[in-house]
Amino acid sequence: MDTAYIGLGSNLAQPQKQLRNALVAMGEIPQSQLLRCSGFYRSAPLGPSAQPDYINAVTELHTELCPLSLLEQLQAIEAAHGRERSVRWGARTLDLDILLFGPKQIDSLRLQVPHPRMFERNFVLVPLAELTPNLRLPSGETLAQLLQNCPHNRLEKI
Ligand code: A4P
Ligand code: MG
Repeated sequence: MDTAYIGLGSNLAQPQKQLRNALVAMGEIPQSQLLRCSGFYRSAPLGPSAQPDYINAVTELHTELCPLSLLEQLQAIEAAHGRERSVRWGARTLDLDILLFGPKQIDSLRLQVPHPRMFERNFVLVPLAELTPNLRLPSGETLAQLLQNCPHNRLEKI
């Protein structure tokens, strides 16, 4: 059993509803147990700025799946929610990123874990810290250290 942390983001088509639906779907991932979800946060868009604010959250999942199988499950949920991948970092109905997968460090074409951009994103680190404030990353860094070095983008708990 591994503990995985998943980042959720949406800024289209009723984002809070997108996240709630995603939570239901994540609860049905086989060989896995959805344990907890952080609060929901409203955040300024990172990337092309002519897009609506995002709603972001982080969940904790226990899973017996391998990382790539979990990624496939998450991508199936994104697809079921009408995700279109036209513009990188552009607006999206639902984005599910594997942030951490136990102590694993993965660097393949399809999957990089820890998620390579989580360190500069307070909309990931703040909800993650809500779930697991004393977390240490595979690199040995603490979440507290990452939070200290993270740019302060506009972020508001709902
Ligand atoms: N992939 C590699 N590693 C991972 C991982 N750890 N978790 C691959 C999930 N997927 C991973 O992702 C492209 C490919 O990344 C996948 O096919 C998978 O094999 P995608 O979700 O299809 O494309 P994307 O989301 O447009 O690109 P990317 O690079 O994942 O974007 P990000 O980094 O997720 O950024 N601003 C705010 N405020 N809040 C947000 O949530 N999100 C983004 C998206 C931009 N700005 C944002 C937010
Ligand atoms: Mg993504």
